[in-house]
Amino acid sequence: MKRKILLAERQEGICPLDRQRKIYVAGHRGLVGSGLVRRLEKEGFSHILTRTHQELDLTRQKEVEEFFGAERPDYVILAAARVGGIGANSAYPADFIMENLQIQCNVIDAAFKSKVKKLLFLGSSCIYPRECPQPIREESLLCGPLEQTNEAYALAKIAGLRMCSYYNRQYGTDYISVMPCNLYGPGDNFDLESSHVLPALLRKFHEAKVQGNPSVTVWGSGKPLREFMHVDDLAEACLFLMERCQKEEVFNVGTGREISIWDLAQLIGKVTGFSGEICLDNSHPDGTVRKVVDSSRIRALGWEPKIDLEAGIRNTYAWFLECYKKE
Ligand code: GFB
Repeated sequence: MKRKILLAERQEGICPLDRQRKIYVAGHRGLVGSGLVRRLEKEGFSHILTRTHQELDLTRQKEVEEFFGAERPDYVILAAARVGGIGANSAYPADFIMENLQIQCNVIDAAFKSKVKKLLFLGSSCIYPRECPQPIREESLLCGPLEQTNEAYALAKIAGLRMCSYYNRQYGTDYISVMPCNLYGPGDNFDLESSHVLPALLRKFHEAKVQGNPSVTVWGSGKPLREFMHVDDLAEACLFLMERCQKEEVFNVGTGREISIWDLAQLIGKVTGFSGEICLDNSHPDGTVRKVVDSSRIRALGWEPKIDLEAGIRNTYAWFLECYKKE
């Protein structure tokens, strides 16, 4: 009976992951990693491997090889990375390139050496050239110069996705890479210096409301367009892709909907209940003007995002308030 179901699924292009096997989520405490663990638990995975940074430093090759040798995971999702918003990316390029290259090289190679069956590598839409045609297709990779504010991070992520492709080519492995648009959700980083715009604004607007401040400052011109997706949609997409038998190795994942930073600020003002003034601070960079990914490759396989931006922001704000209260 079980064999028949598997055969039928294969014919529909579905290659199910065995829920009893070991799946290692690298970076399970981050925004993406924690979303993935929630999704895997919901899907009935009974053997999810995780390690905190204190337990396993992924920048250390020996430690990573020992971990893989001892645990022998069947599947790996590489969501561990040094990440940050435009401020952190501009201020710490050396750390962004070094740590990300180390983590990727160590995890991907250790996975290969311990015969991991399937690996998913997480990148970012900032890997594409700054001036490439929009919506951005996967084919636009490496066809022009990168956005300066996050070049170091983008170079590391490009190396990671190419590394997965090269291992597939040379060794016949099954490694895929996912390039998501700007993400947000529970588990995000709300530190004003290092965070991305959406959590930063949620915090700024909330604090302005409770402290009775008359205005909130938004960095840059407010004009850049961004595509935001809730992390639960991304987690669903990652598992969806790991269970599809297909020949492609790189997939953009986004909602296809764009919003300007100014309109995002208005929306966050509405969600948080802040009614004061919104000021722009042009001393901060805008970064790339527009960055919307073409997700038709994954959509053609039957996946689509479900969480509307306002609903997703409300859900994230509720999570933020819970954590804020505890602190
Ligand atoms: O989210 P964010 O830092 O990342 O900034 P990027 C997006 C836009 O929001 C920029 C503006 O135009 C910022 O100037 N912004 C306005 C703010 N107010 C704020 C604020 O208080 N904090 C922040 N952080 N931004 C990152 C890359 O680019 O996106 C990473 O640096 C990565 O490498 C990530 O790819 C997804 O979209 O500009």
